[in-house]
Amino acid sequence: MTRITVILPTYNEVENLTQITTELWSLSFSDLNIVIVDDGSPDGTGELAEQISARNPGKMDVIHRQKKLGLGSAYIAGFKFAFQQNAEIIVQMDSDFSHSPSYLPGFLEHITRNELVIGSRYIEGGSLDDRWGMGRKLLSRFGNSYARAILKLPIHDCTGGFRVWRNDVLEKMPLEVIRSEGYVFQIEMVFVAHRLGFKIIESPIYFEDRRSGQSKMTLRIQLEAAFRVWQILYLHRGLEALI
Ligand SMILES: Nc1nc2c(ncn2[C@@H]2O[C@H](COP(=O)(O)OP(=O)(O)OP(=O)(O)O)[C@@H](O)[C@H]2O)c(=O)[nH]1
Ligand SMILES: [Mg+2]
Repeated sequence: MTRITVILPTYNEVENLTQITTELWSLSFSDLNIVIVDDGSPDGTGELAEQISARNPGKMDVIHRQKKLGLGSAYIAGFKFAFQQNAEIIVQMDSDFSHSPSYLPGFLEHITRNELVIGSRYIEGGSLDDRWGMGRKLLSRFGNSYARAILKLPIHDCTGGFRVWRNDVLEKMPLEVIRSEGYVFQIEMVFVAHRLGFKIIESPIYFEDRRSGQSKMTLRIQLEAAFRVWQILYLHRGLEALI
């Protein structure tokens, strides 16, 4: 029996939370624990999470943070919590159904032979929802090629946040040197993992647009990410020396 912890960061996901937790628990894993990291969502996601947790004793924990502090530190808080729970496998995914829980059994098979599995939109078999406008599609694709080229990463989807880690590997990541707060956190994590020599595999996913709720993506966030890629390169320039 593999002990799995799924970390779901939430900000205003009240319309998605019940369904996503139900779908995760209906997968054929007997020991799947969920950790919600909610940043004081004004729509009441944090309160709903408490109710779901109370109805499912021992299966869900909720970390409440005062305000929207960003995806990066939300995941790091979730990871540290999962380490204490002695999880064997740690999953990170969005709570808005862009990352379908149905891929998890396949990812869990891959993780037996790898150290990090990335759900990928940009390898053969992967795809993006047509509801994403051409502009957003191009920007995402360009952002990935840009990061891949500058950071010399052999990964096609380095901004996506659907990932499965082996706990013992994630524990070796120097989380204290990870600086990114926003979406660029995903790029920074995969860059550090690659530099440390972890065995990474991409597995194709169909990325559905969020089922409900409002998008938080803006052009400003994407431009900031483009700049931050250079910072990541500089910040971790000496990393190979650590191994
Ligand atoms: N705890 C926390 N969660 C966040 C924060 N920002 C985003 N999230 C959550 O992180 C996941 C990914 O964020 P999204 O807003 O869906 O970002 P996206 O998928 O790039 O864009 P859209 O789906 O179009 O909004 C979702 O589950 C969000 O609720 C944050 O600052 N704190
Ligand atoms: Mg989303």
